[in-house]
Amino acid sequence: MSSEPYFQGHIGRYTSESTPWWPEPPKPAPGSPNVVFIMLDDVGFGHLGCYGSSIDTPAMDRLAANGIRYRNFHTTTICSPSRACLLTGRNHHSVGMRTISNYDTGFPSARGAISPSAATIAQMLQQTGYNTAAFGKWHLAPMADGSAAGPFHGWPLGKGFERYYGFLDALTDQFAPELILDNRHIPSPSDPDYHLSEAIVDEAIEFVRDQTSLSTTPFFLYVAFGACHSPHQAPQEYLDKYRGKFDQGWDATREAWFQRQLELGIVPEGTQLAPRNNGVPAWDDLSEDEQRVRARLQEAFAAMLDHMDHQIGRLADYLEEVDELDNTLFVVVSDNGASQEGGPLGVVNEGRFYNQVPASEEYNQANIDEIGGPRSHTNYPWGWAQVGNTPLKRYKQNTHGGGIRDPLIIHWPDRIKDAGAIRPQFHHISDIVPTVLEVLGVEAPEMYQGVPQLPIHGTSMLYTFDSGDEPTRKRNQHFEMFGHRGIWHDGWKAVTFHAPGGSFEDDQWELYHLDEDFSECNDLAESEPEKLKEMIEHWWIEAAKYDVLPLEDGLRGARGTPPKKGSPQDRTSFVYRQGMAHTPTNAAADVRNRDYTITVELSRETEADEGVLIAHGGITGGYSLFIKDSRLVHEYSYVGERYRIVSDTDVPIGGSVVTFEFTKTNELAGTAILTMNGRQVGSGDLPATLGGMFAIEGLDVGQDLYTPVSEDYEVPFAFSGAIAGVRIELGSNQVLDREAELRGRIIAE
Ligand SMILES: [Ca+2]
Repeated sequence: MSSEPYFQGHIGRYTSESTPWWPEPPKPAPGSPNVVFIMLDDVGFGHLGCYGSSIDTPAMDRLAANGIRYRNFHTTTICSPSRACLLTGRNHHSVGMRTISNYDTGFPSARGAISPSAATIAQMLQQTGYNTAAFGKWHLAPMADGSAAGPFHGWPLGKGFERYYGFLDALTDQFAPELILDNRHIPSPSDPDYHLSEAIVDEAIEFVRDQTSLSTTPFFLYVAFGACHSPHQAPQEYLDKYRGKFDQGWDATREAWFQRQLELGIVPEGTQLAPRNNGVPAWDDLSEDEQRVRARLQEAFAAMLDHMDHQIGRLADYLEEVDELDNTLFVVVSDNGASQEGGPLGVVNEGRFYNQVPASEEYNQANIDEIGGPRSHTNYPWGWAQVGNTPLKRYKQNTHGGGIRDPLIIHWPDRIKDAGAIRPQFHHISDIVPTVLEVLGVEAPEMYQGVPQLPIHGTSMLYTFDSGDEPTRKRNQHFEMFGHRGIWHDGWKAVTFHAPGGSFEDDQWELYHLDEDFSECNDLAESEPEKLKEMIEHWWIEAAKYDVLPLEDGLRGARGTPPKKGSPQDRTSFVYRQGMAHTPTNAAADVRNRDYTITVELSRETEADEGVLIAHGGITGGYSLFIKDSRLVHEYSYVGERYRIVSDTDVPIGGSVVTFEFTKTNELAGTAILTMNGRQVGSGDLPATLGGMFAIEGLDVGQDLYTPVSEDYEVPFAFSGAIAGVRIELGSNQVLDREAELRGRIIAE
C-alpha cells in the first residue's frame, strides 16, 4: 500500500514509464480575510468607552466606530466555558467544559478539556491552509496536565495553534506570569518594565510580521489577555492617570455610565437601571477610609483596562501598517460579565479569597499603597463590578444579564460598510465560529483526526454584518453555571439564581420579556405563569439535548472528586531534580491538610552557597525551604501571614541531608521540625495552613520563580550549591473538603 493512496500520477517500473504528480496544498478561497479574535477577560457590558464607560478605551472605540458593535450579545458566565464556545462553535457542556479546566466532576460534560469530537476553529482553519497562533490565556487544558510532562494534547499546540506564548491557568501575576512558550514552561523576563498585556501583543505582532513577510496565506490569530481578570495590575503611569477618578463612588458612576449608554443608543430607549445588587451598600454609607480603599481598587481595574486597550491599538496599528487591517475579520469579545470575585469589600491579597479566608478591612487599609502594583493581587468589590455591568443585574457566574451580556465589536472594513452601527440581534458566543465558517465558505468537518464530530451548535451572524433590521436568526439559547440557569427564546428569558448547596426545587424562576426589558427589571413570573412554565420546560429540553445533565450544584458536584487518574496529584511520593521545570499547583505534590516530609540531599562548597531548595507559591501564599546566611529556613505564608522556622545551626559545608517534617495535629494546622543529618535543628507551629486552592503560583526546585513566597529574598534566589534530589513523601491522612476547595475556585472564577 502506498503512503499516498490518493496519488494521481502513474508509477511504472522506471521513471520513463511513470508520471509524477504533486498534490495541491490546501488553499483558502481567494480574498479570504485574516481572522483575529481578541478575548477580554472579565470585562462587563458597560466597561468600554463605546459601551458607555468613562474609562479610556480609544483603540476599541475606534474599532467600533469603523465596524459594528452588538448590544444583545451573550456569553457563558465564566472563563473556560466561554473560551470553549468561542473556539468550537458548540455549547460548552457538550464539549466537556461545564465549568473551568481545573475540574473534572466525573461526567462527560465536565472533563475540563475540549472533547476531541469538537475540533477548534484553529484546527478547522489549519486544514484549509490558514496559519494559526494563540497568545495569552488558555485555560482550556486540564490543569493536572499542565506540568512539563504533559500530556500536551489539550495545550494550544494540541488544539490547532502553531505558535503559542501565554499562560495555561487563570489569574496569573501580570508582572511575573507563569509563562508557557509553545509546549515549554519558561521563566518571566527580568525586565523591570515587563507587563503581560504588552508581551502578548509583542508576540502577536511578531507573528503577523513573520506571516506577512514569509507567507501568502491568511492567518488566524487568537489573542486572549489576562486583563482584566484579577489580579488587577498595571504600570504606574496608568495607575497615576486614574488616581481620584472614581472618588464620586459607584452609585454616581453607574448613573453617569447609564446616561451615556442611553445617549449612545447602546441600550434601547426606555431601559431601566437595575437596582443595586444584594450586598452592595450605598456609597455614601461607607466611611471615608472605606471609600478610599475601594476607589483605589477600581482605579487599578481602570488602569489595567486602559493599558490593555493601548496594546490592542498597537496590534491594529501594525495590521494597518502592513496593509492587512481592512482585510481582517477582527473580533473583540469578553468572556463574561464583571466579576463578583472580589467580594463585598474587595481584596488586596486574593489568595485569601481562594482559601476562604475573609478579606479584612484592616488588611486592605494597611496595604492600600500596594494596590495595582507588583506586590498586590487585587480585585474590586461588588459595587464596582456592578458598575462594570451597567445597567444589568448580578455578575460573572450568574445567568442574569450582568453575567452573560457582553460587548462584541466586529471590524472588517472590506466587508462591513455600516461603520459605527449598533446591532440589536440576540446572539451567543458559540455563534462566532459558524460566522467565520460562512465568511470563508468552509464546512465544519464531520470527522477530524478519525473522530466523528459534533455538529456546530451556533448560528452564523454573517447576515448581521449587512443589516440591523433583519430579525435574529437565533432560536434558543440555554445557560447554566453552578446550578444558576437561564433560557432565551424568541425575545423572552427565564432565569433562576441557585443558592450554593440549596435544592434545585427551591430555586425561584424569574421571567422577563427581554426585548422590552433590557435590564431584567420587570419580573413577569406571577403575571405570566403559563409562559414561565413553558420556558422552564424548554430549559429542560435544551439541557438534555446539550449535555447539561445531570444538573450539578457546583459545590456538590465536586465533593469527593478524586485527583485525575495517573496525574501527579494521584501520587504520594516524589523525587524532584534540580533544574526541573516549573510545575503548576494542580500538577505539584499536594501537601494540603496532611502529614508530609520534604527531604533534600544537597551540598555546599562554601559559606556563600545559599538559595531556595524548594518553593511552592508566591506573594499570595505558599511555602519555601531555603538556605540564607548559612541557616536553613522554612517559611510558610498563609495568605501573607508568615510562620518561620530557622535552624539553630549552620548548614554544613560539604554534603548534607536536611528535612522539613510536618505533622498534622488538627484540621489545617500542625507542628513542624527541621532536621540536619538526622538531628533536629528547629521546630515550630503552623497554626493555619492553606486548604483551598493552595497557592496561585506553582512549584519550583532549586529556585523560586515568578513571585517570591518569602520577603527574605528576591526571585529566583537560585541555590548556588548542588541538589541531588528533593524527596516529598505525603501522608495518607489528607482530608480535603473539596466542596470548600471548589467554593474557592468558584469565587476565583
Ligand atoms: Ca514563586
